[in-house]
Amino acid sequence: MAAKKLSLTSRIVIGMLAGILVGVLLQLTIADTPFVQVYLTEGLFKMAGEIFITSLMMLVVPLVFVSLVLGTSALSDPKKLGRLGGKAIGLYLFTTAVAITIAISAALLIKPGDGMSLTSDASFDAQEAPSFVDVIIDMVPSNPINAMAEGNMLQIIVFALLFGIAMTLVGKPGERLKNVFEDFNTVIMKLVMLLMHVAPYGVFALMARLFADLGFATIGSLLQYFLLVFVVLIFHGLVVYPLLLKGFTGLNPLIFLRKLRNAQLFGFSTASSNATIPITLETANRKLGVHNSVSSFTVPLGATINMDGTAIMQGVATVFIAQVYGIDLTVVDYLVVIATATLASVGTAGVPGVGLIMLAMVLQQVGLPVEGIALIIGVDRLLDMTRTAVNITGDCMVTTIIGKSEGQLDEATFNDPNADVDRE
Ligand code: DAS
Repeated sequence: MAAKKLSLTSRIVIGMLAGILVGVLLQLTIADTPFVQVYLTEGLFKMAGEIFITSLMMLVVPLVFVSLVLGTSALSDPKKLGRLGGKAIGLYLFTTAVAITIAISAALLIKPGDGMSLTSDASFDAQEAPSFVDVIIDMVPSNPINAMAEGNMLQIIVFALLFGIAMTLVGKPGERLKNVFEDFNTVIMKLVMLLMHVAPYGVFALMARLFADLGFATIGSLLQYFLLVFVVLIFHGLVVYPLLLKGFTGLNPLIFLRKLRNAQLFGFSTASSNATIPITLETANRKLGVHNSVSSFTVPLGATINMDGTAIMQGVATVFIAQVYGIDLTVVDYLVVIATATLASVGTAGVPGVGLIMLAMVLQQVGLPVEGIALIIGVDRLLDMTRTAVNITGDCMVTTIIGKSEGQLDEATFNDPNADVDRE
């Protein structure tokens, strides 16, 4: 009898664990030799890992544009779009504010920065936080092709929405074009499937390179900070989200989390919500049973404006840095942190390391030394991977809540353990 084929999730987990093992073994032995540096970490592993992520990113713009045009054109009345947008933005901002409030409260309780003391003299001119008005104005593309070339997700979303609405208003030409977009979408989704078959190898290379380079000593000195962020991320992903999903929809959170494994593994491996959009979209449609008219909008939007995991890191890091520099923040300061982190996440794409860049804006807003970021950069990559998986979980949770509230969620698919994106 043919051996039962391993599921994609199993193959990805095996690739991940093998990569971690190889990376740690190299780190403990010959990682610093020129041979390993030149031919492995900066050679084979770098090449395979970056080609894997780039291949995912390659699909994002065409997939988001095509699926969102299709999704919008499937909406019976444009008024529904306004309702969808209001629910999505409202829920995304709400969950982010909840996340950072939990993080700040936990950090004030545990005090990870006590026991370390630094003074701040260097001036560090962080990026100026874009005003909320600028973020809104910048959402409208002056040149849609340029927006696609730059991967400006908010501008691509706005153009796709407008294009899809116009398609529904022109009768026959719109119907003909819709058929073309449907065929386009089918081909792109096939590309996503093909890419998922090589995922275990890409994940192996990413993990092997990361752990071959990772200095474990750094984690030791920041263990309290690292563990606190990690624990709050896990709490948010495995307790807060299930409670919100159960509360808003009555759906089984365990089924939800089980179906999200591939998307979470991709998010963890790539540390990029954007690169994972093809998998997240496929998961929302095929595993969770959310109709494309909802998921094609809420998933790309979430990958850009919804970063609960990032907000958690920023909440803990702000308290940690304030404690290390002996600066007391007031309640108003913490409210400013919550508002800034929540709004700062609106305008930034889901790519590796974006959380640290946004943290500089948050620290500057409350007058904390931005050079404090140097304390945590060493352990940020592992935390970035974990918080990206949380970000993606939040995107899917809000997508499911909205799908259910709009009557666009097929509960038979949601509850079907075999509704699986692994299908060839
Ligand atoms: N890597 C980001 C993402 O893709 C998260 C972060 O940088 O905090 O969601």
